[in-house]
Amino acid sequence: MIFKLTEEQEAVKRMVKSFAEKELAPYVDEWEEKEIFPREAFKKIAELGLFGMTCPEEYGGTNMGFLTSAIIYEELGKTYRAMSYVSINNLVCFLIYKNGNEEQRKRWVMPLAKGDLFGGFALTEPNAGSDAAAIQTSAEKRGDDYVLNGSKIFISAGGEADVYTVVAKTDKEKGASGASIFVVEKGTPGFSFGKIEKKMGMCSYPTRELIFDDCIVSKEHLLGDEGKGFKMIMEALDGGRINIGAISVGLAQAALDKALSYSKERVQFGKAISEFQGIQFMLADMATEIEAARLLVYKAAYMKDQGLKVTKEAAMAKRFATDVAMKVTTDAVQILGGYGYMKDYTVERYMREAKVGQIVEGTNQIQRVVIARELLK
Ligand code: COS
Repeated sequence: MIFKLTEEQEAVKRMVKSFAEKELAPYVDEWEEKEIFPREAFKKIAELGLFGMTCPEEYGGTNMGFLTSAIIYEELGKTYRAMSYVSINNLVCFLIYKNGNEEQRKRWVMPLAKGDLFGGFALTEPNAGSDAAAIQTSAEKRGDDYVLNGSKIFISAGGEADVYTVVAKTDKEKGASGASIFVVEKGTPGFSFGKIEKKMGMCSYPTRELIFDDCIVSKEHLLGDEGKGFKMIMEALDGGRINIGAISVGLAQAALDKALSYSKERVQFGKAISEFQGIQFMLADMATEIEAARLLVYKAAYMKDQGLKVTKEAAMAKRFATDVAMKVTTDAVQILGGYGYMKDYTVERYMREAKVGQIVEGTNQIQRVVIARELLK
């Protein structure tokens, strides 16, 4: 067991760090405040090869695998949690690559991996969040076409993304085994966008409703076989959950770094507050928990790269890393005290951004369900 990144991974990490410092960090506050979707920044990220990290080169990807991706997400997460859109695009790419036929791969994976198209992932509905199999959006077969009806909510980059993997029921009588996945392009008649949500953080990308009203797509838009969509989604989410864990590790690390430097500068009662044991113990716990989260994330990513089933490990990594990010960012605000609560010091943004990690890609309660089910098998 070697706890050391390869030279290649170290080089990629340095490259992403430098990119994030130059191309992202100076603009984050403006993107957040003005709710600007940083399409150009994402395009540059795609040019660096980070939009199709788990797809082969022949389909425009860079095939770096999940461990190197995790290292990259960690660096992006240190700068701006909303860079998690990169993970969504990767998830869509992976989903289509893994389950699509040759024509579908060429048509969608290639441009998605290159950043010529942006992807969106549409599963959640008003009455189907944690209970994903309860989706009601329907896809009725008519000749060689499918007619989609229903709506999806909370879709990241809704309206900005060009193609969406949409989960719909081809058999409404069935639960999970009635779900199928369709690739639906923006501009398809009957497909429109609804309300843009006002969020607690990550305001630079829209979280939006998708509406399907007799939206007709040909059978060439169905991924794999009818009724197999749920398993495809769950498998893709195993990877997505590792990415969310990695982003959360980066976010927590950024908060710890801020708390560390502030504690050395802030003088109270005649000495730096870092000299007080109360602060030292907080810093020590923050660092220890981040390290534990990082190891869980790296282990799950490593296993996924070996082709092993990681349902339990990905759920553990996501659950633990996002809870750690919530705790660490909250503690960072506490260490900065009154300043921590002010917008100028960034840690309040980290705290708001951490919260979403405990909710998305399966709430942390659902991760515990997944872990327990795997344990009890
Ligand atoms: N990989 C491959 N297959 C999987 C899988 C995985 N990780 N998880 C489940 N499956 C399969 C099961 O094996 C089962 O197949 P069979 O019917 O052949 O046995 C099928 O999928 C249905 O699984 P299950 O019976 O466990 O489904 P449930 O309805 O009980 O739901 C949970 C399972 C709760 C885990 C699922 O609904 C879930 O993950 N919910 C959260 C949704 C989510 O993450 N939403 C976020 C959207 S993106 S922000």
